[in-house]
Amino acid sequence: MTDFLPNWYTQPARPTAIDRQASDGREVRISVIVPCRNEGRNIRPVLEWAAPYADELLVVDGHSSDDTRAIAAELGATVLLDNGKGKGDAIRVGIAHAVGDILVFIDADGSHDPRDIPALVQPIVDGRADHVSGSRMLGGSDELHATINQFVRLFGSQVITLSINYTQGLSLTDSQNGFRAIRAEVARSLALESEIPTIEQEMVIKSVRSGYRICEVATHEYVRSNGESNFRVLDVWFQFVKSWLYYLFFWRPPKRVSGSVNVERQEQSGNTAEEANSPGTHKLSGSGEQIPKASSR
Ligand SMILES: Nc1nc2c(ncn2[C@@H]2O[C@H](COP(=O)(O)OP(=O)(O)OP(=O)(O)O)[C@@H](O)[C@H]2O)c(=O)[nH]1
Ligand SMILES: [Mg+2]
Repeated sequence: MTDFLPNWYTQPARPTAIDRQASDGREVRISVIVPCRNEGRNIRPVLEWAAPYADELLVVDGHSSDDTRAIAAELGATVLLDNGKGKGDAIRVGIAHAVGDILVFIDADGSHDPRDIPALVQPIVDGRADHVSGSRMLGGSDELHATINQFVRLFGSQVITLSINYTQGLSLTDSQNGFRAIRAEVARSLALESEIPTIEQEMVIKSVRSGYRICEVATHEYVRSNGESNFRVLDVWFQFVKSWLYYLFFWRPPKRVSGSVNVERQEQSGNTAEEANSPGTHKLSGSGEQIPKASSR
C-alpha cells in the first residue's frame, strides 16, 4: 500500500488562464510590465503572448536606438521611458505608472515564457501570496550553466539566496529572476531604490523582511532570442554585494508598513496566530508551491 503520494499525483494541473475573481468577489486587474532596451528583434512575441493576460501592457524603454518602442506601440502597449539609469530604474517607473492590482514583470529578450504568467499570478489572486517569484532553479535555465561568466552569476545568486534563507528561515531557490508577480500596493510599499538589476534581490529581501508572503513557482529560463546580454558580472558585482548586505542586514522595514501587513497577512491566509508566528516554510496544499512563512523582525 502507498502511504504517501508523490507531489505530482495530487497537484492540480498548471493554470493556463487566470481566474481573476478575488475572494472578495472583485475582478483583479493585471499590469504586465516589460523593461526593455534595444530589444526590437525580441519583444514582439513576448508582447503578443503576454497581452491576453494583461489588462494593461506597459513597456518601459531604456531609450532604445532601434525600433523597440515602435513595435511596442504597434502592438497596443503603453510605452514609457525610463530615466536612463538601468533596469531597476525601469521597474520603478513601471511600478509608479501601473494601474493594475497585480504587477507582473517579464523580460523582453525572450528569456521568459509568458504562458507562465497564470501560474505566477494565481496565488496572489487567490489571496495565498503577496509576491510570487519565478524560479529558474525549480524550472531550469539554459543561460546559467555554461560559461565562466554564467557560473559566477549562478554562484553569486545562490550565495545570496542561501543567506536570505538562513537569516529569514525560508527555503527560496532563486532570488534574482526578473520574472515575478507582486501585489501593486506591496510593490509600492517597498519604496524600491535600485537603478540596476539589483532590484530583484531588493524586492525579495524587502518583501520577506516586511512580513509579506512570498512563494515560488517553477519557470524555465531560455537563452535570449537575439542579441547580446547586457549583464556583465565584472561591472556590477560590487553593487550586488553592497545591495545584498545592506538590505539583508542593515535596512529596516518602516514600522507603519509592517503593522498593517501582519494583520492583512493573517486575515488573507487564514492561518492561526501560532502558525503565523512560527518561522519556516509550508507547502500550499495541492499546489506544490513553496510559501515561506514571513520571518519576524
Ligand atoms: N528600460 C530598460 N530596460 C533594460 C535596461 N537594461 C536591461 N533592460 C531590459 O531588462 C531585461 C533584462 O535585462 P538584463 O537582466 O539586464 O540582462 P540581459 O541582457 O537580459 O542578460 P541575459 O539574460 O544574460 O541575456 C531585458 O528585457 C532588457 O532589455 C535599461 O537600462 N532600461
Ligand atoms: Mg535576459
